[in-house]
Amino acid sequence: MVKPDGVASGLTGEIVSRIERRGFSVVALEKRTMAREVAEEHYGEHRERPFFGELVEFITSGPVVMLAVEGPEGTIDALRRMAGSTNPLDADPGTIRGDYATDVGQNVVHSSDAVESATRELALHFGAGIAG
Ligand code: 3AN
Repeated sequence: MVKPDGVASGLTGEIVSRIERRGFSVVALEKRTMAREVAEEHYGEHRERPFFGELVEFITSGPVVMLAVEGPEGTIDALRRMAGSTNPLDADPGTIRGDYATDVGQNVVHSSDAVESATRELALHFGAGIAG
């Protein structure tokens, strides 16, 4: 997902381009503003964290671009490495966050961290039919 800061900064094309040039397929893509209930479910594992309110506030603050990406086994980890560390100040140059962000709360992209979360998030954002 390209987060609201990434969309507002005009980085959608750059991010989609990095994913495609790497050789992965974008199988679905949609720009939309996330409903609060959807955002709370998306970030459900962080519900008890002190930054949960801020996180939901930010992710619903403007349009995001939701992507479903397909590739061989290992693609989830590869996309996480392309995104870079959660805290952009720790992210390597050449990663999306290492190139375009400085703030841990507004770090341009979200990328599912495991098959289970990808399956859950794909179903949440695109419907049950897409994961597989
Ligand atoms: P990632 O997005 O790299 O998987 P998570 O799942 O640990 O990172 O955190 C989810 C989101 O919560 C992050 N993308 C980030 O925007 C936000 N976040 C994480 N830690 C903090 C923090 N200490 N303060 C504010 N926001 C945070």
